[in-house]
Amino acid sequence: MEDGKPVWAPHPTEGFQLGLIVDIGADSLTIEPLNHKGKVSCSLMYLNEATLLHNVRVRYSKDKIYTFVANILIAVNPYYDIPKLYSPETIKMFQGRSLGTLPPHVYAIADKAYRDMKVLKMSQSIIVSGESGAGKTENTKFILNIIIWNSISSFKILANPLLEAFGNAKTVRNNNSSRFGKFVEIHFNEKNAVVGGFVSHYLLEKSRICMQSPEERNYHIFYRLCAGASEDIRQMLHLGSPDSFRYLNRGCTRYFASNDSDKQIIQNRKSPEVHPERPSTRRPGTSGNQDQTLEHCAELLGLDQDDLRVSLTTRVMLTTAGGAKGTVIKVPLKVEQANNARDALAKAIYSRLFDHVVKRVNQCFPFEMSSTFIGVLDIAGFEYFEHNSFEQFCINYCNEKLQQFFNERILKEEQELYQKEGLGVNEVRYVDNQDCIDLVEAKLVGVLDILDEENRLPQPSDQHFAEAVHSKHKDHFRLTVPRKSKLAVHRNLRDDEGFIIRHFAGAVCYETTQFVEKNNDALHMSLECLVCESKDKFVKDLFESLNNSKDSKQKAGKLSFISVGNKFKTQLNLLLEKLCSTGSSFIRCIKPNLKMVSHQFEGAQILSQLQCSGMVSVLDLMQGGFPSRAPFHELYNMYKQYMPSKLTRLDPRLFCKALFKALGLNENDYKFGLTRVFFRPGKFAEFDQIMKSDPDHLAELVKRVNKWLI
Ligand code: AD9
Ligand code: MG
Repeated sequence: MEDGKPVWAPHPTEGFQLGLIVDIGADSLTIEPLNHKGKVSCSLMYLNEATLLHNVRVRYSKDKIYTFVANILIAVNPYYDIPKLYSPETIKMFQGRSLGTLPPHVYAIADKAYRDMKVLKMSQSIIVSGESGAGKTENTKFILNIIIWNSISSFKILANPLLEAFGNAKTVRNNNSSRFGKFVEIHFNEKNAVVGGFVSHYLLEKSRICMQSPEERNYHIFYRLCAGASEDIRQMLHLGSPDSFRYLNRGCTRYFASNDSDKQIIQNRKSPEVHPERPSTRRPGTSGNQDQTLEHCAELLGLDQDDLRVSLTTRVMLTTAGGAKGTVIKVPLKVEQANNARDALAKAIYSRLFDHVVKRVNQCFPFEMSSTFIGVLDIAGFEYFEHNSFEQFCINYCNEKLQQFFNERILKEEQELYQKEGLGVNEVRYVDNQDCIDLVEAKLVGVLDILDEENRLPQPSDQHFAEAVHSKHKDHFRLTVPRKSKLAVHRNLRDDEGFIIRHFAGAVCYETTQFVEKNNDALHMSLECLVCESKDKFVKDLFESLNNSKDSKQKAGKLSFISVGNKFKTQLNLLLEKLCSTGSSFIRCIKPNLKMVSHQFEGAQILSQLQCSGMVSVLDLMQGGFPSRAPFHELYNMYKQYMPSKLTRLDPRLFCKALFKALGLNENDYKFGLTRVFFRPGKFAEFDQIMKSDPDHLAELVKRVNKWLI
């Protein structure tokens, strides 16, 4: 940093801005922006973040949405179809070409996975992450497309529309937001031909079934049914307009990006005014007539109408008073409790239905034997909202685990490459986040186990849970009390209302209201017993696992507990075991702007995503090593045009050595490996700049090279 030299200075909306240092103070710098008048002051210089952001920005402006940082692919959502980007010709172009020999592309990653699987006979995984609307699901589809390209497989044709209909919804962040995580495996036989597929799913968002925020919707399938079902299905299911269903009319009932029905094209417009309590279209089976609603509901679930009414409005309890031990009595529920029971039933039915849909998709692509697979993980990235609840807690825990895996892999690969090339450099170090993972998942003292313990209490409470978390981790580096926090601007919560965790990507304040409820997958016993005895085989089968449970009388009166958090922990650990046994690639998806429009690059937003995706820590990690590298032959081809013929007759390795010596490059700035030159951060760009500088300067250089050769 010197006076008068251009530097990247932090900027509130652009992320970074290029400027000249005009004054260096004790703890701040004064910068004069190059493209604006006036001076700004800043206290920190992030040269690497700035360069990465700048690169991504310049490339995005030219529709080059993919960028490699080492072997990690950054993918910016263009929000429009870039011509030919995913055409069959492009697919053909990428098949079988080495990573780096063609421009960065999601196909290059997919093809690398396929070739590595073939050559190394080892399963591969591709981890796609990013925030909502960043393009994870679209990129996942492109990957699956190219992997299954040559095989006649209906997997992609069938799986995607079904899973998206039942598991995607319009949100304010994405009109087609996946409200679940998935790991899709494509299995291959020994001859590397596709033999089948398998989908695992994680954390379907259940709260959406009963409640949607303004401008958001329930799952697509409901609106599609209402809009497109044939008359006989409409009659059978008592369908009406979405406006008339309590569970559909809370947010927005219209959708724009795609059609809910083939027949009816819904225009891209704001939803009309909806009056949730006074629906304008009342039809049988809707929120208009409660008795009829109950009748239709009972009919469709194969239940007796009165049994359903009683189970929704009363709770079964075992009396112990007066010596009449074991007598079952029915206690009426308050309105709010009855509403909760109804919602719990709806959520249980839908989530089991979703499990069933995934199971059926998997049954469609059975395979007996497979030798390897390529798995693609499409799961939400690190989340940090104004209000963060149990869902964010689970997803951020997942991202901590994936981040650890990412660090280990990237670091290990880097280390292996240095070794293979004989560089003899020291180990690259990084910040391990195991302490944060332990805070969440450790036995007994981890937040998940503390929560389960709370759920098992006779009268669990969110406040007691929050207090227990604080009292068990008083001086934990990763955990802070909200009101004392200086970590970030958070709502002013009391200790029994939440906690703050310092994640790898930043501190998040979790509000613990509803943690206890959201952590429980079990229905109230009287409802469970009821649906298990449904006359409808399909409904009965959805709940069949419960039929095997202990005598219902024994449990009657108690709330049984099925832990959502610990189920996720088990699933996640299985997933990580799987990922660890595969070769892996990473795609970091970036959302360019909040408006979901094309050609708009919001620098500050993007910078924060790069930080959350761990990209910036990768740069830090590389800072200590040799992040830029170029094969000798590439350098030779790139620069031979500038060099005297005497030099171009040398073999590429010697050519490079001679060139570097002649240029007088500092030997600490680069290292020669067996097949390529490795550069210290920023040094390749400097070298490239010298080589491409003005003709006079170049002529001078050529003279120097000549002199050195003599
Ligand atoms: V969420 O976490 O499921 O809410 P995703 O999956 O990250 O989110 P998605 O893939 O659904 O985002 O992308 C959002 C929208 O951006 C898509 O519906 C497309 O309209 C748009 N998109 C994403 N990637 C591309 C692309 N490569 N080319 C064109 C794209 N449009
Ligand atoms: Mg998605």
